[in-house]
Amino acid sequence: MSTAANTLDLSNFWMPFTANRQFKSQPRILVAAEGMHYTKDDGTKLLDSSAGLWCVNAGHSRKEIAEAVHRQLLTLDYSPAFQMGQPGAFDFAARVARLAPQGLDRVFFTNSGSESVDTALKIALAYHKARGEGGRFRIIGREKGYHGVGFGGISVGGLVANRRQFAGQLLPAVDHLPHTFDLAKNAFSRGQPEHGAAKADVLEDLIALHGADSIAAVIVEPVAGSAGVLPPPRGYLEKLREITAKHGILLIFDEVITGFGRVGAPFAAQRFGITPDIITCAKGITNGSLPMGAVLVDRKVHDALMTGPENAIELFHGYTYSAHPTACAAGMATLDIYDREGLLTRVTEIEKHFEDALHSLKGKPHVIDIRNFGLMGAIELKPREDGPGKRGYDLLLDCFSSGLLIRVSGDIVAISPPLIVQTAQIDEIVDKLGAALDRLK
Ligand code: PXG
Repeated sequence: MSTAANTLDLSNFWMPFTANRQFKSQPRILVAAEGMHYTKDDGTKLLDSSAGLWCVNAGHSRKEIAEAVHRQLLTLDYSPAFQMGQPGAFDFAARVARLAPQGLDRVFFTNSGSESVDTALKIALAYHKARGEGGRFRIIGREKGYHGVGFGGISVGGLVANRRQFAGQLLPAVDHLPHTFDLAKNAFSRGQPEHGAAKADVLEDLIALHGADSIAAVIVEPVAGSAGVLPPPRGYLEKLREITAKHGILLIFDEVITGFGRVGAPFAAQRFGITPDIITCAKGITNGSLPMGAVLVDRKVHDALMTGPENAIELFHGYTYSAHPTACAAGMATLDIYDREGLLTRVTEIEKHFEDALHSLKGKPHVIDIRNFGLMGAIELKPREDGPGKRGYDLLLDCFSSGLLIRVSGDIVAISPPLIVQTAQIDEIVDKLGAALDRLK
């Protein structure tokens, strides 16, 4: 069969976060998807172990979402988001607010996780300014954090490769907590690792260094995703909450990955029983079908900005496509599916199976760590002598040709299947991975 890769002109599309020349010399083209599977251009199927990029929580090509978007496009394709409203925006905000932790019921819509992060950071600054504490401008992120690719997000983020090329123009008033990754103490932990809560105490040191009155917010992923699934050590998030509250600093949970059921509750905040002041989300909000993100804001933060003359814009921020009618329609249909199929809590039923299956790969060649929380898992490989990332890439290629889509970042494999995954499919993912690891050089 002639494949799309043989007929496509690959030259114009500059691919994101991709080694373009390497890819274009050996392209991997996906042409269709349904449920738990992608179809490649040669007609063969791939089991999706990464929910696309952690976003297709209800599985692929869900008819109800497509139909809702189709209907919306024929009814109201676009309407201005500034100074005008459309019913879907208000309905969807109310629906998302109902899922949010108590109090976080004011919803600002964006089009991506990166935009959600930049929006949250701006809201934090504007909040303090509105309360007469404009001197609180500093933002604390964390090493190994990923908060998207806006200048705000890479500044508070802590993945060096994402910062290096732009290092001359990162936001100036930012500091970072240490990451919590500790292979020596925590390797092969199941769920939250035992060691590392004390890393949160460094926040007190940063407060002593900079002064609480200069710090606006702390932003962390409750479970770090892109860095290779780093669940928070036991007691760590509790400490962050306690310290931020004590010093009047806002706590932002970046739930772009963990939101919408990935860790067994609508949001990780609920799973951990810790309520931040702001939550950023995206991805699962539309099941990955259309770009959308949201920022869930505590009412007290929102209300602090609802002062001043009534004809004044309270927040000078927004996007042409904020609350886009099609995205709201897709989101509404997505949440209907999540509700009907119990997907926002289903992970609690399958996470033990997932954990046992992943950890059965302990002892396979090159595996130096396995980590998991909810339906997020990572298998870390020892980098090969000829360079970091090469072993991970070879594994990706082997899995791709043997029917499994995996997400690899360097030498870390992240596993985060759609939340509809059957236990037999979890076993299939692990079997295929195990066989590929056995073949790996
Ligand atoms: N915050 C977090 C916590 C994320 O994981 C973003 C913000 C940015 O979202 P957008 O929609 O702007 O990409 C993300 C995105 C991976 C991977 O495999 C992770 C993300 C995106 C693509 C790949 O690690 N996370």
